[in-house]
Amino acid sequence: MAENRHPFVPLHPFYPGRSPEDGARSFFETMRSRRSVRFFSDRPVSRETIEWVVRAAGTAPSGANKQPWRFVCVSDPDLKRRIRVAAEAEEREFYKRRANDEWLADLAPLQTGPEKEFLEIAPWLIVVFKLARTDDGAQVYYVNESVGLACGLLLAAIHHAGLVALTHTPSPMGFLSKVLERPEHERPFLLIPVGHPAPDCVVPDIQRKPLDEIMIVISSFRAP
Ligand code: IYR
Repeated sequence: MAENRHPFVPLHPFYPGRSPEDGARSFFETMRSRRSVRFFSDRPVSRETIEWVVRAAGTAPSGANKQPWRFVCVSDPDLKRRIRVAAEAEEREFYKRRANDEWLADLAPLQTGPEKEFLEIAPWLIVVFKLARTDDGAQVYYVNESVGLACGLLLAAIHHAGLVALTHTPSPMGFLSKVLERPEHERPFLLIPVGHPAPDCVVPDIQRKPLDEIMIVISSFRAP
């Protein structure tokens, strides 16, 4: 047998200390109160908190374990202002020209618009970049899937910390590379303001699809 250059180590399983049913339900109960928030407080959030949620994001699975992500965490007020100014310029184009009528109608219940005050008010902006190559120039795989998974874990970690966030997608996002002076192989993926909600924060009254609309169970499949 060839020498094993890729050793395996024992798995350390996670034991929730209760049944899978209880563990799964409790996680659902925690996650069901997560909402996208557009009204932030300027109350500070510690750098340590941001480090923990980014560590959690970094546990995501990724194609061939390339971990093709970078989380640029901005609390500098001047940089946040410059990001806001550039984002709003793109958003004005979006709402005036780029979005078609159906898209604008779909956004109406969310009451969004080109004003992005939250980009300055939220204490942190986490700008997620996907890597088109590794920092060493090597190939990466399933990058959108990998970075999407990392962002899902990031949002769950932010919620679990008692904080709120918004997955903001100014389009196009090229300005983020410029303002943040990121190298060419890093491509902007999501802009996530993070903080505490404003005391009078409201969210749209929207519902999640019930289980029978999102799940199909096949326990014993027989072809007709
Ligand atoms: N990026 C714009 C528009 C927008 C698009 C979708 I799809 C949304 O779910 C929400 C907003 C903005 O942030 O306003």
